[in-house]
Amino acid sequence: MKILGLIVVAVVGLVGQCHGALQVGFYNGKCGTKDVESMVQGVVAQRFKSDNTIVAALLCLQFHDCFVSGCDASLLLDGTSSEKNAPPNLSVRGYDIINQAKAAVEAACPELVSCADIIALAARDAVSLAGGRSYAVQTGRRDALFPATNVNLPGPSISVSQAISAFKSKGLSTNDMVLLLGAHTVGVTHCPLFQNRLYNFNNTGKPDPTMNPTLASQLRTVCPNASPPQNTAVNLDQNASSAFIVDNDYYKQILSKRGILQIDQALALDSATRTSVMVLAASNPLFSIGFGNAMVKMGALQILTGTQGQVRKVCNVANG
Ligand code: HEM
Ligand SMILES: *[C@@H]1O[C@H](CO)[C@@H](O)[C@H](O)[C@H]1NC(C)=O
Ligand SMILES: *[C@@H]1O[C@H](CO)[C@@H](O)[C@H](O)[C@H]1NC(C)=O
Ligand SMILES: CC(=O)N[C@H]1CO[C@H](CO)[C@@H](O)[C@@H]1O
Repeated sequence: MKILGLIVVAVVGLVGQCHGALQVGFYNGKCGTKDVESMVQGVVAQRFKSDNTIVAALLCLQFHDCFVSGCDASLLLDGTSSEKNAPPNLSVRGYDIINQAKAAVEAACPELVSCADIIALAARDAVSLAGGRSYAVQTGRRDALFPATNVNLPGPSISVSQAISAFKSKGLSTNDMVLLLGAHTVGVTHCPLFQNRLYNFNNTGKPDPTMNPTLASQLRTVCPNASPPQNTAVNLDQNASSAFIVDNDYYKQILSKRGILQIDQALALDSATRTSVMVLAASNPLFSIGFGNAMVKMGALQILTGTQGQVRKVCNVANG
């Protein structure tokens, strides 16, 4: 047992060093005179002009990639049991933007820039295009060789304490979680994921009392009580003028009982998170800075660095 303990300590030590290998500007000077970060930014900016929903797509993609088996682009791999094919990914889009950015950097400098780094860079660029604050992204991740098999993402009705444990198990604090859920300031969900709140909450035969009754009644017309439910999309941020903006409006909405997912609303009510929600609702700069820091922290989860994994040639297939 003692030897096993020592091995565990040694392995944990190594993992710690790997994390240390991530650095801001890892690719600086490695692609001749070309700047790989601005190549990625160019692709994201071009797409954003015609489709501002890519902000939500890219944020969601980074969360799903990092949370399942670490930020290793395993999400992007084709494969039957992959994250890509698992039910929670119904909402994950944006693969084509990553592929396009990859093609651009690959043309300039083959097998240099990992798909995992492109995800992190593209999400940052999207945040900044959508009115959020830019942040320095650490790079130097490498890509997984295999798709993840154990896809286990939190569902919309998870409790705050369960969510706190899930984030804690990844090394993320309650405060990180409150900040990261601020990503729900953009994007959409679909009727089946919150319809229980509109008609028969928790088997009470009544709507969720923590939802603003006017909002609940509006949403009942958008999501009729049909079986199977309609799959209509509904904005996560119910302020129409900020639904595509990365700002602290999400926190204001949930304090006004206008959260859509059960977890969003619960965040504003649970004593473990309510104070942070109020602080963030009161200050967009605090949110913007904190969100960037939390994204950097999430972007370092269980990464591969150095000689681990590989740098894929294309993001949906591992190199042969
Ligand atoms: C407890 C944690 C979380 C839960 C339970 C959760 C759950 C969900 C659910 C159920 C949806 C709607 C999916 C659909 O209707 O198709 C969603 C959407 C979304 N989530 Fe989360 N999420 C969590 C954390 C995060 C984090 C940490 C991020 C990013 C940093 C994130 C970013 C997004 C975005 C941007 C969307 C909108 C996607 C789109 O419009 O395509 N979520 N989330
Ligand atoms: C749902 O109902 C159960 C049993 O009445 C109760 O213990 C629980 O707190 C309720 N959950 C929510 C989210 O209201
Ligand atoms: C809605 O969003 C706009 C634009 O960001 C903001 O000025 C306004 O205060 C928001 N309204 C509410 C009720 O939060
Ligand atoms: C279950 C499900 O719909 N999975 C989807 C995940 O993403 C891929 C690529 O966009 C879709 O083809 C799958 O249908």
